[in-house]
Amino acid sequence: MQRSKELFEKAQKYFPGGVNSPVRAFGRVGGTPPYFEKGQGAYLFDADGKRYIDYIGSWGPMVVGHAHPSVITAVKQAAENSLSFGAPTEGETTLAELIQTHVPSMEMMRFVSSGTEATMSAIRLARGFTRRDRIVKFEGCYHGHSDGLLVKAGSGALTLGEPDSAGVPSDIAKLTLTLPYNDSEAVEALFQAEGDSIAAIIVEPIAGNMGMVCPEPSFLNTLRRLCDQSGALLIFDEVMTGFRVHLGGAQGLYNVRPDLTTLGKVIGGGLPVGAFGGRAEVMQAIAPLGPVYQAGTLSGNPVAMASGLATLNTLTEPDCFHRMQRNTQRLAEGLQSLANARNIPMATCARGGMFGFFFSTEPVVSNFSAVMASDIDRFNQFFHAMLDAGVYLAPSPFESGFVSASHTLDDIDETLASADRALAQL
Ligand code: KE4
Repeated sequence: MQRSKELFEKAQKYFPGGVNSPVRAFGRVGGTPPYFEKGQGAYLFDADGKRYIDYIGSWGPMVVGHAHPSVITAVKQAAENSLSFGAPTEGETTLAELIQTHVPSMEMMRFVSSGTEATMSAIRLARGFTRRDRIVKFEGCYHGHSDGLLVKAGSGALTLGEPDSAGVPSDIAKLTLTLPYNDSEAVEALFQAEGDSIAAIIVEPIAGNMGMVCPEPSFLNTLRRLCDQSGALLIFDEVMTGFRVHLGGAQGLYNVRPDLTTLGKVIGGGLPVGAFGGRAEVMQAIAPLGPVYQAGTLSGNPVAMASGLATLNTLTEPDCFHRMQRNTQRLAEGLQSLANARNIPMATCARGGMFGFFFSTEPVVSNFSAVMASDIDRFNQFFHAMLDAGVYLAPSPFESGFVSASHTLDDIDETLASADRALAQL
């Protein structure tokens, strides 16, 4: 770790916290983040040459594994024809076609360069289409860092939102109402009282930014019904869950059709891509067709399109997704049984290639307050024991884990052996 320490020390001079995205600084878990020089399949190699089995996958994008030959070949070929034109290219349409095959609710779409851009644009579109200003989000869900989405519940769930970050004007925050995740009654009550003033509900249909929290059976259907009744739009933020929990995203898993969907991460395969899309009638409000402005210099970038296309073409090969799903299930069930055998309270869950675990006495963790009641110290100890053993988990209990299509059964079994030794130290 010596070289990483030196590099992290130097980075402090240039970047706040030494990083270009806060979670990378290991603030939640302490210690020095490894600096990686190479990734290959399921593995990462740090600046000191240490190998890790990777369960972050760049926070989701590396779903087919690092430096997958098909992806690298496609990116090299595209790059040789120039990196960007700022003009239409066929690759955008080809990727859109593939996305729409698996996410049919995206009747039309627009590519952007990040998940934040996707959700920010979807919110503006919903407001422009409905001519309403207020939006609803849920505690513990993260939708990127645009002002209106960095808002937490005010005191008492129905009061106006309060900024969750410095720099967000209260006049903007107050337009965002935050309710408890999985609390259908609270949403029902709000819509009974004020549904006709709501432009949209935005939700992570499986929450992945407070750790992994799955929707209760009726939750998503309740959101769908209330939006239908009130004229609000239902936005599924599938930046993390898209092509991750199911080839059709969480909407494919739970069979609930949103009005708008946002994507990111996997559809770029590691290069900057986001997308928002949905009902054609709504999307036609977007410039240049309609009055809602949205634009981007590198939107639909040809090299990023090539990376996304090669990634999704690999992921949709026969048995690829199923194999990843089976390995993820084995990991989550294995963790659960190891913790049970040692009488360590743990709640695990897995869907597709995504998993989560909490050191919690609750058999199922279903909202933010239950997450906050879990044993954070135990998580930190477990995280570091696994990192020392060469297993790279998310450096925060409020993140999710990701298995790639390159992980093998041996990798899972090696991980579980390390987990058993780590649990023994708790
Ligand atoms: P980006 O702007 O980071 O591409 O996407 C924002 C975003 C939107 N919606 C959901 C559901 C997301 O999970 C994200 C970003 N996820 C985090 C991981 N929790 C990215 C990692 C980071 O912030 O460094």
